[in-house]
Amino acid sequence: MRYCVSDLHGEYELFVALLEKIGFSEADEMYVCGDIIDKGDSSVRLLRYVFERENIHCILGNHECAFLDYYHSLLADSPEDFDEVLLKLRAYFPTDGELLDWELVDWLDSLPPYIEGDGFICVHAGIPINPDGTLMHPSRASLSRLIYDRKFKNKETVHRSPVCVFFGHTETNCICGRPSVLGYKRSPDAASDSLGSYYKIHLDTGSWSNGVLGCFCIDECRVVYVRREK
Ligand SMILES: [Mn+2]
Repeated sequence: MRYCVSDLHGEYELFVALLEKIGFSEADEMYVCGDIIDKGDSSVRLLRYVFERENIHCILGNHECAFLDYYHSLLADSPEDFDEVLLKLRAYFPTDGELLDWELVDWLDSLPPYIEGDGFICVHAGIPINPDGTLMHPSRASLSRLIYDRKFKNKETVHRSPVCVFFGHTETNCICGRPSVLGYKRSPDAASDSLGSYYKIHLDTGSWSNGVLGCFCIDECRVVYVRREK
């Protein structure tokens, strides 16, 4: 099975609980639509976990990009002193920064801003829409638009390309008043169990602030939630 989540924000335990709940195995694939780090206590632990699994595919969110901007500014300031750069990068994560190493930094620095799959595209915040209603190809959009787009989440933003866009960035709570995964169908009577029925799926349930992490099963078009134990 293929699954998609977004905005894990350092919630290592919640993510592992989700993988257990869905019975995630080496035969499955997981797509993570950015913002793995910051807010929660276990950013680097979570980074290491997803880095070590070949069937978990990650893209950049604005939080990864902010970290990488900081990294590149440190490199520009002291290009010779890698030990000093790594110390400063570790301090970026006050709770578990000691787990950060160059392997993880280089991996983060290599993440793509989007992934195209069979019938879907994963992006952090959104993709611009052409005047004819089709999606701009994400390779033609600016990185800042892909990771910060403000309009894509809106109900009025509809596209007619034959792909489903998975995205996060804004908590769905802000749209519908509850931490739910929001699937937008091309027509009200389209089959709920077919990916082709959906033109976008908003995944950010606000795992860090609401303690709810939702995941979309791409092959069965169903949503699975886990909740943080109080
Ligand atoms: Mn974000």
